[in-house]
Amino acid sequence: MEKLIITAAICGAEVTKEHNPAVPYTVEECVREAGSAIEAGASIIHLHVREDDGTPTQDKNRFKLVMDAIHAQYPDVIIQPSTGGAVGMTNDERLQPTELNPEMATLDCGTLNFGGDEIFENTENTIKYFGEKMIERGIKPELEVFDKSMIDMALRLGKKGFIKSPMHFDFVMGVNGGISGTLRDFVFMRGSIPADATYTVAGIGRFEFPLAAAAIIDGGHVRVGFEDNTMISRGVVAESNGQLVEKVVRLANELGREIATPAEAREILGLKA
Ligand code: KMH
Ligand code: ZN
Repeated sequence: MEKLIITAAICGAEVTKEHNPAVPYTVEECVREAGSAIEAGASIIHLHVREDDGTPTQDKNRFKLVMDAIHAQYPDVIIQPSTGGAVGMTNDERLQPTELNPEMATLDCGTLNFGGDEIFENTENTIKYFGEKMIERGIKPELEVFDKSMIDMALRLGKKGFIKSPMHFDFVMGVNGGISGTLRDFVFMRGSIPADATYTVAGIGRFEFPLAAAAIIDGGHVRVGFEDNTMISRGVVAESNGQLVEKVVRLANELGREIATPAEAREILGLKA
């Protein structure tokens, strides 16, 4: 079986220090959290950035500062900026980190309710626009799919030339407003992607580790991190993103799956670097 790619979503846009005091806002805190995840076995950092007070931003300069600071210490790691940003941002605001020509970036494949009155908006034209920009810049999209219909959208836009194959999906499962984090729905999602596609799974909250185990067994890949879950076990706040990655590595060891280095992850995902 292919080696396991672990992605650490260290920061997110919504989670705060009130949820977990180790959630990173400053450049130094991002380097600390990315470092803990990389040293534990993560080969990809899914990155959002924040102002020092925690306000989410898609400012290209802030991304550059954080990406350069992480790469200064961990030159091999794959950094995958978010183009999702935070609810309410404009498309061009969200796309700013793609101007830094990262190897990968997220591409969100549909609109969903995002709690309370919030709607995370990704119209068909938005997805086409983001897809075109990524093709232009040679960036491999990680297709964020919060529901089965978003896989169908990606496949349809793939046929029209807005997304290249082989595709790489991230099943984000357990968001209120998206698909649930049950094993039944995981099997439905993984059975809905093309044979040449790869996937990672990001289980939200209590779904994080059960879905990680499912993907490890199935030959898929795993995303963990504070963006998705801040607890190491029921009622226990995680000390770091690294502690979440360590738990995935333990599961993988028990289940006989080796962990991919960044170079091996590039090979598996066909990245340009
Ligand atoms: N913060 C969410 C609104 C992504 O990174 O592409 C969107 C998000 C998805 O986190
Ligand atoms: Zn994200």
